[in-house]
Amino acid sequence: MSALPQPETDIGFDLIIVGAGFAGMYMLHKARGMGLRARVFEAGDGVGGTWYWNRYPGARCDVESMEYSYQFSDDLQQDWRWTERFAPQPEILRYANHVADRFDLRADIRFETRVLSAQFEESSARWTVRTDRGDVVTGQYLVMATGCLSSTNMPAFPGLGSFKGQSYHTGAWPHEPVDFTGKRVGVIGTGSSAIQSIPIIAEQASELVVFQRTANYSVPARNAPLDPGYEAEVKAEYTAFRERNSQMMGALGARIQVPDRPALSATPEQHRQEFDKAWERGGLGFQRSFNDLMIDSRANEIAKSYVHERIRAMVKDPATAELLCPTAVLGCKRMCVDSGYFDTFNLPHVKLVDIRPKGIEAITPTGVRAAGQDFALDAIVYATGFDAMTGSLLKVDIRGRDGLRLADAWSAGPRTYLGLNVAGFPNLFTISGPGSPSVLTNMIVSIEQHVNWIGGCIDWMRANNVPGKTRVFMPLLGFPPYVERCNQVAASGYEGFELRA
Ligand code: N01
Repeated sequence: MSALPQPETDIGFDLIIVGAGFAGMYMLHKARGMGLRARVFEAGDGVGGTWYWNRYPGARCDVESMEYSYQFSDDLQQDWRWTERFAPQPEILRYANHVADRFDLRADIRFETRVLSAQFEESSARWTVRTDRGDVVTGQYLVMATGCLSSTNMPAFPGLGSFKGQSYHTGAWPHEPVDFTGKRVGVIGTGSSAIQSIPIIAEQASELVVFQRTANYSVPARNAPLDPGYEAEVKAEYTAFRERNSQMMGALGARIQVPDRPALSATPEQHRQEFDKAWERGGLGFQRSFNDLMIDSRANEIAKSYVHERIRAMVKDPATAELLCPTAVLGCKRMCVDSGYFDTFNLPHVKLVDIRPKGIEAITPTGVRAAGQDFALDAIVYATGFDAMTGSLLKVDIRGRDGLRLADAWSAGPRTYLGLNVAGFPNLFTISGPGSPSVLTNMIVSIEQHVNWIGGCIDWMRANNVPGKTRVFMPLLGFPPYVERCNQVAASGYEGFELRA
């Protein structure tokens, strides 16, 4: 690896962008296209953001690959070829790297550099940004492209750190392959990351113990190699395909044809028919089986019962099946998409432990104490999620007007304008910030919409501001006194005016 560049003290940037995931990369490309000078800082040693850090076994996108990609370049979307219906993490990371190479983005990205602080200077109307490598740079605009799910959540379990075996977090997985062959592994958490990784870990581990606090909804992915006929069909009309998706609630899945009718007016046979169809099709379209599942709790209960029935049919041990049946509103939290999750609990070496109501009691030198029992383990996988949406923003000491700290401005929860801007923090933009659709959508679509909006806003600012012009109030207030004074000057024979005949 080449040596890291010397710390920078450039005070002439138009934009400082924090993060080189899909948001930061496109923001940089957009800025360049507008003739702006931009600097990107990225903590990792490569591009990709979420897809750079989340390398746990089985990680893949829950949005179909023909939909989960940039649309700003038609050449790019025509040239790139996905191999599976749902792209696995290594392929998405390859795509991110391809984009970085194709648009020569790395030249303006400082890797392995974490932004520590950003301060708005009122006198210059610029942001001063400091990093952990000694960079001190300024820019007119600060764009936080730090991602919604990039700051890992590690609960403060008693005894955390005492464990003598190997510890991993799904959101900060090692770059080298991890081999669990013959090991006793514990997984804490049953969210999306756990649901994807558990079947793969179970293939290697000699014993797998899953510690569950809350059961989650998951539908089968039915992942498969991407059908070349379907790929060609989409590519033949990619713009229209994207446009149809942009009309959808989650900016995805327009191709899935569902009857536009309520579950409450359908018969039990019709419920079964539609749910079966969605279950066999696989993917997130399940919750669109009827148009009232997300707006009427009675309809939601019908879908919930169907999922419970499916789980009971898949999981042989009735007690385990009951524990795996979620009780929350279906779709309240983004549903998971899995490949063999429930079947995994039929394997003789896989055990589900209900940790309610006491939670994880302790991490011990030899494993995990939970449900009043000590579990001896060789490795613990913390699939405990993220400090979502605000975590990465608040890790940076951001100070706006009059030194106002973002952490203080948000002490009662994040308040933004459209998830893009925060009062008291001029020229600060947050991509997919709290208050925007963000994690409940196809993230790449939301990212592109935000970057295009920010580009448009900066364009407008430039068209309405002469660069370098001293900011003073120029028009005079009050028409009548102004006319009176003009008339006086005229009556005096234009005294004081410099006139040449
Ligand atoms: O994290 P999560 P994730 N003691 O927060 C448990 C998206 N994503 O990394 O539910 C014990 O969902 C917690 O339990 P509970 C995905 O859409 C997408 O899995 O709080 N357990 C839960 O079971 C999601 O929105 C993809 O009771 C504790 C788990 O840890 C987001 O990322 C892939 C605990 C955390 O689940 C995050 O998913 C992966 C504690 N103290 C992720 N604290 C795809 O594209 C937490 N837990 C497919």
